[in-house]
Amino acid sequence: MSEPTDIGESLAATSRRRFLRKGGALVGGIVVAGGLAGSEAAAATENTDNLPPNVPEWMKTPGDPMGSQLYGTPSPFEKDVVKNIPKNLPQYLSASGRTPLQDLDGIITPNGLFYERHHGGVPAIDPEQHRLMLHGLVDKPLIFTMEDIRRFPSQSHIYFLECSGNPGYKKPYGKTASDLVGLLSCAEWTGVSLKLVLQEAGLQAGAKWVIAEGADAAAVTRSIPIEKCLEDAMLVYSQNGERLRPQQGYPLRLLLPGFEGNMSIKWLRRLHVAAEPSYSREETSKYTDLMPDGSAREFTFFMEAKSIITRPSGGQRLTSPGFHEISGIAWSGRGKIGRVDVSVDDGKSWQEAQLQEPVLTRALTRFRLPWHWDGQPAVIQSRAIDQTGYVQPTLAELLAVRGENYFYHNNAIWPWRISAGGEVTNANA
Ligand SMILES: Nc1nc2c(c(=O)[nH]1)N[C@H]1C(S)=C(S)[C@@H](COP(=O)(O)O)O[C@H]1N2
Ligand SMILES: [Mo]
Repeated sequence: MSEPTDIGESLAATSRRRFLRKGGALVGGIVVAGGLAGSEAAAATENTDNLPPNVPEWMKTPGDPMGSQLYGTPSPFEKDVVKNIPKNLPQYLSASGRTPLQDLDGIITPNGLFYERHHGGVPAIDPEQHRLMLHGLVDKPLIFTMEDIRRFPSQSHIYFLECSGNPGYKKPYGKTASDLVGLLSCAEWTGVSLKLVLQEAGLQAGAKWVIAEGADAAAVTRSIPIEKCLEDAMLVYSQNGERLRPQQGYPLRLLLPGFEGNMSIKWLRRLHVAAEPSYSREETSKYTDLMPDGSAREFTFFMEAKSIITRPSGGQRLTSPGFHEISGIAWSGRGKIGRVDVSVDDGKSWQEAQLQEPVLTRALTRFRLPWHWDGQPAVIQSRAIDQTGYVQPTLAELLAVRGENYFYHNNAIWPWRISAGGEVTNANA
C-alpha cells in the first residue's frame, strides 16, 4: 500500500485530506495538531467557526422543541436523497420513480424512497370502503373488509421487490446505480399468508391459478400459479412497521417474494381461483420476452440473481487514493445469495466479498470488500451467485442468448469505470 507516512506533511497539504494510518485499516479524520485543525487553505474557503476547538453554534441554544414535527422527515441536509424520476421518459399515468440506491446503506428501503411503478396512477382508497373478493374454484366465496384481513394471524418478512423492466433496456443508459437498477427496493412486510386465506374459502379440485386484480384505473391483473400461492405469497397491509403507502398499494397488496414486481398486485380487490391463467395484458403484451427464434418467454416469474456496487458508483467521486470500501447489494428471486464476487481489474480476476449476516431468502444482501485504490483508472464490478449456483451473467452473455428484441428481465453485471481523477461512470454506456 502506498500511503502518506509523514502525518505532518499530509496535514500541511490539506486538513481535509484523508489518509491511512500505518498498519491500521481505517481512514483517518483530521488529527488535531497544536489545537488547530484547519490549515490556511481550508480556512480561506470554509467557515471554521463550528469546528474544533470552537463550540458549534448548535450547542449554544436549545434545539427545536418536541412536536415541531408530528411525522419525522430527514435532515434538510439530506434533501437531495429523493426518488429518481427519469426526465427522458414520459411520466404521466404509467410512471415509475426509482430508489436512490447509491445513497442508501444496509438493505431496508425507507418507505418514502421505495420505488414506485404504476400503470394508471395512484388511487386514493378509503380503507373503510375497500373490499377483497375471493371467488371461483372455492367452496365458500368470501368478501373481506380490511378489519377481517387484520383478524387473521399475521406474519412479517423482509423481501425485495423488483420490476422486471429494471432497467428495461438492452443497452444500459444512465449514470447512477438508481438509473440502472433503481426499480428495486426491500422492506419488512407484514400481513397474512395467502395460503391461510385460501384455506378459509376452501380450494376446490382443479384450482391451478389465482388471478389477482388491482383496484386502480388500470385494473392490473396477473395470474399466479397455485404453488406460489400456497408457498410464501402474502396479503400485505404494512411495510416497515407502518401501513402501506398509497404508492405501494394502500390498504392491501399482494406480495410474491422473488417474483417479478408486476405480479405483486397493489390495491388488491379480487382473487379469482381458476383452472387456467387469464392471459391478461400484463402477461402477454407486456412482461414477456421475444426471443431470437420468434418465440416468447412468458410466465417467467422469478427474478434471477443480480447485484450492483452502490459505493463507489456512477455519479460519485473518490476524493483521494487509499482505502475505500466497495459496497453493494445482491439478490435472487430463487432464494438466498450464496456468494458475491468483486473484480477491481475489469473482470480479469475476482475476489469473494463479505456478506452481511443474516443472509435472508429473497431479500437484498449487502456485500462489502475492502479496497485500496492506487489512483489509477480502474473498472470495478460485482457478480452474484445464488444458492442454486446460478451466476449473474455479463451483458454480452445475456445478449448472446436473448438477442436484440428483449426488453425485460435484464440481470446483467453493471461495471463502473473509475478515472484517474476519481470520477465514477457507467462503463457500459
Ligand atoms: N394494481 C396494480 N398493481 C401493480 C401495478 C399497478 O400499476 N397496478 N404495478 C406493478 C408493477 S409493474 C410493479 S414493478 C410493482 C411495483 O410496486 P411498488 O410501486 O410498490 O414498488 O407493482 C405492481 N403491481
Ligand atoms: Mo414493474
